[in-house]
Amino acid sequence: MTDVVTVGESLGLFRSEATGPLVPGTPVTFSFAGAESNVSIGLARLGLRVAMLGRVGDDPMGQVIGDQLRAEGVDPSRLVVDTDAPTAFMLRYHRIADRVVASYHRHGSAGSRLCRADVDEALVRSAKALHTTGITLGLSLSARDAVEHAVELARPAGVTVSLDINYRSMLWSRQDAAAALRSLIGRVDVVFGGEEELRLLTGETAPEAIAAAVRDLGPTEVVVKRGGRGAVALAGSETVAVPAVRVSCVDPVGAGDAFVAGYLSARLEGLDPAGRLRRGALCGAFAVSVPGDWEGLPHRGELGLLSGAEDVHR
Ligand code: KDG
Repeated sequence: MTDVVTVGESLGLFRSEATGPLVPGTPVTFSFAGAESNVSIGLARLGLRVAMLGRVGDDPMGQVIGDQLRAEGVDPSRLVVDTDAPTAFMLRYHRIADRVVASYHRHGSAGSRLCRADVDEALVRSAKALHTTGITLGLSLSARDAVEHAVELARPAGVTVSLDINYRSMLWSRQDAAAALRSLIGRVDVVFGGEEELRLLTGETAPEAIAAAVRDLGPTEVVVKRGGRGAVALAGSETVAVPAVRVSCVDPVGAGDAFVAGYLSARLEGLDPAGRLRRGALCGAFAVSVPGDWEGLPHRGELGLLSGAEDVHR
């Protein structure tokens, strides 16, 4: 039995270890990234059974992704290995301490060739939740069609559909993203996004008003991720807010995915909206404290680490 099925593209990551412009000799660490694989690992570390749908190339990068997902407890058996296209990758560096620059190499990638035939129908129908992001919608028309198909399977089967807006301007224009999101949003149960991302769907500006306006489009639950300012959720008739958990931020990328993993896991366990938000905020704090997208994500037994005031846990 699978708790959560994610649909998306996992890609190689070359992450600079230095702050400043890239130059020959800049030390770079190899790993992988991708919003849906980050969420998958986060959920698996919290004890959920997770499978990821997508495509990787028949190359070393694709092999590493499949192997590492499996090592993390995520079922990679539905990642189609595409022999005609490479696994995507991205280069990421701190151009200055407070600004991260990402350069994508994913055009024509295996992940962007995801299509509806890749969706394991029985798997989606039998899960408790389906999670995807606006990144997958923006990869290609066939990837978008695969997401639409998975959502069409999930809804009548009572599978919770979760969507993180994750707008990426290098993939598509705000207009195209808004149109695709608008056509899907009425079939989504839980939607996550930053304030600016959710403004793709509404003209509101205050987080509570944004959440209410987006909920009017169909989702039962809207979560506004506000980074260092915490998060706000509108669930049922309740609006709840939590502050961010204070830690030293060494790498902000992946925090939103960590938050989603924490929130969704708590939701699937029946915690109330405040408990969901608190776990999301905790997971986000773990993620930003460690370099890399997913490497710092907490295992369930570690969640209490940030609740004490002591620096040393012994
Ligand atoms: O949320 C983190 C992602 O941004 C990163 O892992 C890579 O999927 C990615 C993307 O498209 O930016």
